[in-house]
Amino acid sequence: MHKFAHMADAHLGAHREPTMQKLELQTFGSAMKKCVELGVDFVLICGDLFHVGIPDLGVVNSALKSMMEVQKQGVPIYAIYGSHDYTPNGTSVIDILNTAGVLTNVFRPSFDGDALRLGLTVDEKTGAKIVGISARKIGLESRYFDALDREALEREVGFKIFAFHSGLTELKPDYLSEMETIESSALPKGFDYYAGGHIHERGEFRLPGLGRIVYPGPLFTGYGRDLEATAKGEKRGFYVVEFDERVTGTTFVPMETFQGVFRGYDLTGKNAAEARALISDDVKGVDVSGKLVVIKASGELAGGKVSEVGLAAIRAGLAERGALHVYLNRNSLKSRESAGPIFSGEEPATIERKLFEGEASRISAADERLRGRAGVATGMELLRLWRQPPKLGETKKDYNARMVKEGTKALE
Ligand SMILES: [Mn+2]
Repeated sequence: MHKFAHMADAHLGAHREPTMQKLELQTFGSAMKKCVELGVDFVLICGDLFHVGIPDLGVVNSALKSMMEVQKQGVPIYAIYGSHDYTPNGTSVIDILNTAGVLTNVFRPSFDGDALRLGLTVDEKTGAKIVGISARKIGLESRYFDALDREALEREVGFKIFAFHSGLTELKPDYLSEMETIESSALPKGFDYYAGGHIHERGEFRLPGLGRIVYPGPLFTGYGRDLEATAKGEKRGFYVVEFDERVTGTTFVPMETFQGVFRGYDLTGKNAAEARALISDDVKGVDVSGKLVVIKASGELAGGKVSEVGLAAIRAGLAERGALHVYLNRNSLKSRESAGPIFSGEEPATIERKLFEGEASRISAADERLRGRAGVATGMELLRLWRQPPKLGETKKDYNARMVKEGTKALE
């Protein structure tokens, strides 16, 4: 009997607030230790290990130490890039860790004409065959899948794992309707285990012709919307998969990091002062000490501006009372008085996409890449590129030049 750990979406470096960042790194360290304690034969990380392709070196150093502990025990770590830790024109931290031998990048593509061939990585100790396909920028990995030579992979015998970082259309939850996904028919058939990443919600699935499809969800807590689910009590962690010739069992290993509190308020019909009083009163009696607190305010205020509700002051009050971290979600709070956001939605990416879609129809550029659907994709990609922070030691001048260069390349 063998076993391996399957994790994804650790998003190391996503949290900038020192307490959360420390916990995020500690959780990764604990997960690595746990893998050793549980005696796994190898660890498979299915993308978004880091939140950005070129993360802060302190974050890398901490993660590296944790991974070295696993490596010292003779337990190999295999990984693919996620949509976050992939760098379009440069070298990603995953490449560096691969070069250093701390992990093995199992995305081994080669092209035979138009066909994409994926190289197998055979785990020495267990004989498991691992094939990985990395994520790219928004939706681009679907081009990989379109070109993928599935038959060659399907012919392989033995215990086979397919690692990927994409949502599957058939399994897409409603709230991710904006997300680009791939059809399950794009996956090669007959693998024993489909190790997923990218979907920030844990799930085990079966689809015709395919073995177990598993998404472990974020290892720590993710960011944005994920914090809400974590505050409501959703467990975060990773999977341990037992196998001999086939999978014999899967166990979810929760990482007990902290407790959460969620408070949601529909403020429709209230004015700003009433809304402030309602929330302030309500949070008074809540034990927030050492907890992640998520406050979600939604609806349409009958009077006053959103800023007059004073959510920032309420957050400061909770922090003073010892809350570990307070996350405010007022994305769907509007006010009748002010014009309010023209585009509202749950997910920042949804709001951004709607904004681009709204503008795309007004663009009359000759180049079709700037109009319609293609224009939206181009806009989203530029936004993603230009959101990158400067690299360590990069001067403002170099940063600006790089942004222009990468932006020009994205525009082809
Ligand atoms: Mn992710």
